[in-house]
Amino acid sequence: MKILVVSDSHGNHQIISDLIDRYDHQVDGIFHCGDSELDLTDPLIPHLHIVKGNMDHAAFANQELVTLDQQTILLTHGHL
Ligand SMILES: [Mn+2]
Repeated sequence: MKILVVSDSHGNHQIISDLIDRYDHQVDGIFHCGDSELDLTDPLIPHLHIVKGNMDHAAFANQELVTLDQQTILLTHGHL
C-alpha cells in the first residue's frame, strides 16, 4: 500500500492540485491531515481523505478512520 500524507497547506490550493495531478494514480489514497483551508465544494475534495484542522472553517470531520488494504488509518489534525 502506498499513501501520500500532507497537512497544513493553509490555502495553498495550487500545491494540493499539483500533488493530486502527480500522485492520484500512483497511490492508494491521499490524506490531508487538516488546515487545508479548502471549501467543502472545492473540486479537489473528492480526491482526498481530509479532516478539519484548527484553522479550517469548513465542516470537515475532526477525525476519520480509513481502511485500505486491510490497514486502518486514523486521520486527524492533532490539535484536539
Ligand atoms: Mn493547525
